[in-house]
Amino acid sequence: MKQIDTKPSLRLFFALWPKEATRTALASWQPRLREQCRGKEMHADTLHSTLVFLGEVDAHRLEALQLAAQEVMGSAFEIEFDVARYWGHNHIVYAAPQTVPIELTELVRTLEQHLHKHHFHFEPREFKPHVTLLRHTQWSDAPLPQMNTVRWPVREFVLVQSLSDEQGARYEVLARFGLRD
Ligand code: 2AM
Repeated sequence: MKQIDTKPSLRLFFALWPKEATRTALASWQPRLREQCRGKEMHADTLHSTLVFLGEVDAHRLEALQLAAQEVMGSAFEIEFDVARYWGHNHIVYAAPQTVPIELTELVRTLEQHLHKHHFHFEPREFKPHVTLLRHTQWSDAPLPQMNTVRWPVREFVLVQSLSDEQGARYEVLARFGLRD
């Protein structure tokens, strides 16, 4: 039986999940950055950009959560990940867009609104779009090498369950929500 049926709560977040070409392009940044900053590369299959991190949610509220996300009428867009940066507070190296598309800001704002409306609670955080590429790194404020821009066409967002096992964190996409062209 799948864990989703038996667990009283699930660790969940909403994210943008890349298709193969985008994932490969993002993963191609990793070796050069790792040479510079050390640390551990995120497995290519796990690369994503979190929109809203919910944390633990009662399993019986999963359907209501999906209905809340279905209400979001977002528009498709393209995002360009064009800079590698380091966060000292959690020792990660990540890909970021220098320009955040208005549709993405709007998508997160609307998603948060609908989640609140349906009584889902999460930490209020300033939205900083990023894709974590390396964990456990050590770096300074010095700029990281310039990377080839990754153009990511976004036509959907997803609900993801974070599962932990002996190998570490593992992610499972539970549901997909389309964006309008
Ligand atoms: P990160 O990549 O910057 O660590 C699953 O853990 C996803 O949710 C990751 O992309 C992680 O971001 C993000 N996230 C946001 N807030 C989190 C929190 N409080 N705890 C764990 N992950 C969080």
